[in-house]
Amino acid sequence: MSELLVTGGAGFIGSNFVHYVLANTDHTVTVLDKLSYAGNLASLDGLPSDRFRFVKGDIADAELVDPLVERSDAVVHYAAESHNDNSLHDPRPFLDTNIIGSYTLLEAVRRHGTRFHHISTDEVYGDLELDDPARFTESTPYNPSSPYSSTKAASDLLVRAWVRSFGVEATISNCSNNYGPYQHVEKFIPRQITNVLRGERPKLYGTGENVRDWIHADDHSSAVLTILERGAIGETYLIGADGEKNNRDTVELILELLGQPRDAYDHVNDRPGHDMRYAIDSSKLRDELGWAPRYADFRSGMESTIAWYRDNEGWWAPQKDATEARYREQGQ
Ligand code: NAD
Ligand code: TDX
Repeated sequence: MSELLVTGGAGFIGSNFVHYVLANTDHTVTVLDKLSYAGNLASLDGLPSDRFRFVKGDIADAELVDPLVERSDAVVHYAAESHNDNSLHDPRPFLDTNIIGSYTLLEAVRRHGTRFHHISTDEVYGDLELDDPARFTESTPYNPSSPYSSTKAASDLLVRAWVRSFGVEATISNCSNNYGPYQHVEKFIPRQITNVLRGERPKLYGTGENVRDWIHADDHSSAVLTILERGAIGETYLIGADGEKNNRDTVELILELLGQPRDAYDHVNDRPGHDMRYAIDSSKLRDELGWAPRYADFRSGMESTIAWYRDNEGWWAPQKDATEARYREQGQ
């Protein structure tokens, strides 16, 4: 049994991980989260109080972070500013949290000899052409496009340097696009589901040809636990579930599953610098650590995600109006 410190555990993927860990292991969990606009304590409702505690605070606050790291066996670092569109309008918080926040955690794990797992994204590799047979691997050169992905790339490089220069016991994972419950309505899939549930039309950026490689958040969680338990220190593992879909097909699937005509969506302004395609080759994680995803079928994963948003309007409704007002200002 271990004590895990999970940063960003009130966000989308972090909260899914906390639920997964408490249901499938005997670890105890402390969540450190500053409850930014993207953090929601309601995502952590119903967890066992003898194995879970919540601390509100900033990962860049070294005095707060130090004692939390000291009493943990491992840190799993999810906290980040995570939305590309926001990073195009106000990059500064991305530097503060993704770079300085990660640096602050690295210094604390260096002081205390604590195991560290860094959660990152496939966006650090830039994008691929639609007809490129290649997929990202652990040796693909870094080539990030947005302020968001460049700050994530910076944090990955800090982790690598702290491993090599200071002997910090860290691993890194770069995962593809996640979907599932508890995802903020600013993101593509929940935005479209909640639009349709409210009688509004989905909004597709540009032509909708852009491809994302979707993985269910539970499969991300099982992969991170696998790396935490069996990953080799200093190594990077790519996480993906062979889920490439273009955005148009994804919107049409959502409309169909919600009983609407498949063409009942609007095209809106494209995202500046919009990455065309992401695709992950996760052979290393599968072959070396024996991991495999459980959600093979995107359609049934989407059905259960739609059901979750339908059943949990109280969770997302408070964020919806402000999110859509922000998008309207940007013509999106
Ligand atoms: P999210 O925006 O839903 O959640 C981020 C959480 O971090 C929020 O609870 C927020 O309050 C917290 N946070 C932000 N700044 C903080 C700070 N300075 N101190 C403490 N807490 C802070 O993000 P997400 O989609 O769950 O992403 C989690 C991680 O996974 C990120 O590191 C992201 O880069 C990575 N990732 C996301 C995806 C995806 O598809 N969403 C894919 C690959 C990797
Ligand atoms: O309304 C929309 N319409 C639309 O067409 C929105 C919000 C998005 N899109 C497009 C843009 C992307 O091609 O959908 C795709 C997915 O968009 P996002 O949900 O914003 O995700 P993305 O930019 O791909 O980044 C996500 O995956 C990698 C996460 O937000 C990142 O945190 C993660 O690193």
